[in-house]
Amino acid sequence: MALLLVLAPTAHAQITPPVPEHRADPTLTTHVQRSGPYNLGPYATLFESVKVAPPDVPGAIVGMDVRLVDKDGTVLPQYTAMLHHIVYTNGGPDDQRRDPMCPLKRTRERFYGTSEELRPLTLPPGYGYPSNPADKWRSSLMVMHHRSGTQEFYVETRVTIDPRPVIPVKPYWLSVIPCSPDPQWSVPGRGSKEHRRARTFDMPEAGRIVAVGGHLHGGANELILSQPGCKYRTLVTNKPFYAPSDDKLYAVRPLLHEPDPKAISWWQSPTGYAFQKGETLKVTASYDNTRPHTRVMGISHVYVAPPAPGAPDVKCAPAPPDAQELGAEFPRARTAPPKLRLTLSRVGGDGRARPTTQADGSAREIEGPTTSVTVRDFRFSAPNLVVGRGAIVRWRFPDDERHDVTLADGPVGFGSPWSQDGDQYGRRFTEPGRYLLMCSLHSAFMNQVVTVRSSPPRRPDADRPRR
Ligand SMILES: [Cu+2]
Repeated sequence: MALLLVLAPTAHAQITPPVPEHRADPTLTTHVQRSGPYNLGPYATLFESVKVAPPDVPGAIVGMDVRLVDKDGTVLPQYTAMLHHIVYTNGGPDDQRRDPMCPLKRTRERFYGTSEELRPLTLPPGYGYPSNPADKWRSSLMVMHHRSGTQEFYVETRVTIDPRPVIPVKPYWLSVIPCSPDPQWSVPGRGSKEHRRARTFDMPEAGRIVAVGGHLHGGANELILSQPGCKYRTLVTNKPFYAPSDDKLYAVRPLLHEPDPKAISWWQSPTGYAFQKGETLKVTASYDNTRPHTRVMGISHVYVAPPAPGAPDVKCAPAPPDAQELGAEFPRARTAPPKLRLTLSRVGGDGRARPTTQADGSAREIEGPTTSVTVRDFRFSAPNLVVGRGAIVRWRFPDDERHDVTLADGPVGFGSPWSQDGDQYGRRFTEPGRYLLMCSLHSAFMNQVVTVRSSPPRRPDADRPRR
């Protein structure tokens, strides 16, 4: 009896001339791979970690990008299905290759990532990231759906390969919050005009920085890569570019998160900036601090070539004369973060989410200094909570579904880590006012208003267990 083997491919590959975004030699080829379909429910956030096949020819990657497309290959606009971020990792042929900057964790080598900024990977001519058909690649992605109904999409990865010998680059993922699957923090939005957060990194090998990309969130001013050993000079500034105010990105209602920049600048130079083995590099993210910005990031993507062949690299050599900065490729880009205010949203009987600033249900007044909220079955147990100034609210997350508690609007920005399986997160509310809170992963469905009175808790021991 003959067996008919039916393969249901989840990925298909295709070869094209180089796509213009890769700025590659026109004699090369681009390998296009599509995975999917994926389906997003109403206002859903999708997390996926998927295997990606590297191009089936050996060589070096000189250009790479990714987009969401429908079944006909048409690119989906960000205001329908939004690629919030995607990171590609490479374990090498033995799947043992790890990020040297995360020695305590088994983080695989991250070699390309993009996000709402959709910045392609490009490298100066003559440089490439080595690619072997036996390499073990994966991608992890997060996609947000801003509408009711369902949305089907495919992830299209485009890689341009140079089969000729090139100078190899090594990718370094320098995140202000390093080695975390959720490398975020929140900008409080009060006090000084600017909020900065920085981290230093000791580089394990000498090299030359030949390309630098980056990732920032909404509210960002810039991302700075600097060299403390050379009088803290700035090597590269990645600048965010925001969409014009009439971009449909901002017309999404309700706005389920503060949109990221629509582009971020990319820097590249064949000469590069040299650094020594063990030398420190510093990454600084600058954000607007006149309003809260929650769950922000600051990640520098640094591509490093070996020290210059022949002549040794000069310490603190002047800025390379051949540096090139790639900016926004859309009209009327804005460089200052737009002033946006988020609301909460609530899904009505018709399945559509609508903006609201009102709490659900009647107020639960807490007289004592502490209280707890259980986040269970996609719901905050006290959706309308009133506490005294200085009270501590503790959220408990017993479900195996991942949630968080994040400010949408209010006096001070904050956000918990993603939490599940009994995790807890506590916060003292020292500023009176109304805090509109949501779960950032389910922001159309899960919200809570915490009102902080201007007076302190009335009965200091009211919530303590009685003897
Ligand atoms: Cu949630």
